Amino acid sequence: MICSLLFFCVITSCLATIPRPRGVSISMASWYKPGAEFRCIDGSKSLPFEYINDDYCDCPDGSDEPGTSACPGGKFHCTNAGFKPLNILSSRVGDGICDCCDGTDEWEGNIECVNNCKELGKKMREEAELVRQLQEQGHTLKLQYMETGKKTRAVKKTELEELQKTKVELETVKNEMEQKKNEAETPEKEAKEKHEQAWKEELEKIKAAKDKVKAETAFYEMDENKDNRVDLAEVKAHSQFDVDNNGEVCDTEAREHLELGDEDTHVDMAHFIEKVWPNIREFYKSPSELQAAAKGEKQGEVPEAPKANIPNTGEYLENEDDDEEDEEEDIEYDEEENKEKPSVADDEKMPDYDELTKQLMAVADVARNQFTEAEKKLKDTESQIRNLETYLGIDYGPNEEFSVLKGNCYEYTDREYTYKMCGFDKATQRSKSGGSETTLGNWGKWDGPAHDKYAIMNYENGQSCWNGPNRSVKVHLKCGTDNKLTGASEPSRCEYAFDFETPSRCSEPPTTHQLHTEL
Ligand code: MAN
Repeated sequence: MICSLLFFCVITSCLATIPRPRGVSISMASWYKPGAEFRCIDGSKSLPFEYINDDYCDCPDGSDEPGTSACPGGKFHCTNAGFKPLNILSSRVGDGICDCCDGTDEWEGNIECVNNCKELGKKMREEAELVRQLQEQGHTLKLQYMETGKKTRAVKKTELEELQKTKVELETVKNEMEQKKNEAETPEKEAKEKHEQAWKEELEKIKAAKDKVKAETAFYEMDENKDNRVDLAEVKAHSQFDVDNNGEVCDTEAREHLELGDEDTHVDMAHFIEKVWPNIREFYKSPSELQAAAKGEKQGEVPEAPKANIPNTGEYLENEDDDEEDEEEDIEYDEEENKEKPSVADDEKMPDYDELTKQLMAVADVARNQFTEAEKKLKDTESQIRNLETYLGIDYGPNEEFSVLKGNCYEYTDREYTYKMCGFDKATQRSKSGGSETTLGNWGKWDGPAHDKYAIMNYENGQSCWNGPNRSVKVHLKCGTDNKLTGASEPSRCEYAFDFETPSRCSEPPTTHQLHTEL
């Protein structure tokens, strides 16, 4: 017991009472024992105690002259009672400049130094107290963040589990609805197709009948002498059959159109309907249409009436290229025309579906809607699951303290750019002179050193830099009373560094008492 007390005495208070040569700190005092030989601290030689601070450098490491400037590279220790102890180069001892606040470095009296250690100590303690208070404020917020973060994780985890169950149920519902939809659509499709097919056949008949009337009318119109025949002379009277555009309908043109043998000179109604009409129906114009076209042409409104062309011959084509161009123009013209839907004659409009088909359609509509709704619910749930998984997949710190940054963005503007960091999302840069935002990086990982992983955030894989790497940002986090982006720089091209203050980085501060003891 006594022994251990003695030991305690030796290494603590007793050490402080050993008289120390000038310039020696308490921790080094045991090397300098009055009355005993002094051994240079590097062990190189032993000297009489009187050689210490005799202003002559004996030890190569300068340890024999802690209180004079005799040894280059020697260390002088100022106790600076009331402030912080300090080691200065012993070359500064007695140089006429007060380096130590207690003035001990100028013991030789070359200059009179005022001991201001107490004032400096007071100021230091006040400043440290202020920092401590801010740290305390930050830490209090951090505790709240931790609580909220932990609750949020727990709530989201439960939500995810529930949604995963709901998803399984919704998948079953969706599959059922899909099956019902398919079951309802099969008879609907059959009924509609049946109706549409019947109508298609009917429509063909209607169109054929109308076409026949048109053909008969054309026959009567062309048969000018009303002898119930259309002859070569009557065809020649119609300029629209002047295929080669030479100002007259020649014999060959008239014959080609009438599909006449060499000996024949006219066609009857049956021949006209069967052979002639299919060749001319696309361009044939009645006298009244021709008249209207001529009138319009005069007023410059309507283009020239189209000329006839004999299908599959090409005999009359002077220049095929021209014709191709015409065709192209025709196509363009048609496309324009198609924009306005041609009106369908009333008798060519498909009649309503019959009652049974309508019922089948209504049933299928209900099934389709139910399926769409089930599918939407499932997609919504899947999207919620993805969002939750993304949230829960992120490391918000050992106690969820950084979760407060998720979903929040912070900006910092320097002379050229406004920088933005959206927590666990991305970092961007926007020029103050305008233009679009440049992505500097997307949330990647915690990147601090092994002993302090949460000191640095890494946003990586931003927009690629011309002839350089993809942009990236390291965000250096430190304790603050508020979440704030306080600085941004580009230490190397397209590699950015942000400074960010956050309560989440505030560790528990020392008590005022602890702080004062430390200082
Ligand atoms: C932009 C900014 C700069 C970057 C250059 C690289 O001007 O993103 O920060 O250095 O591109 O070309």
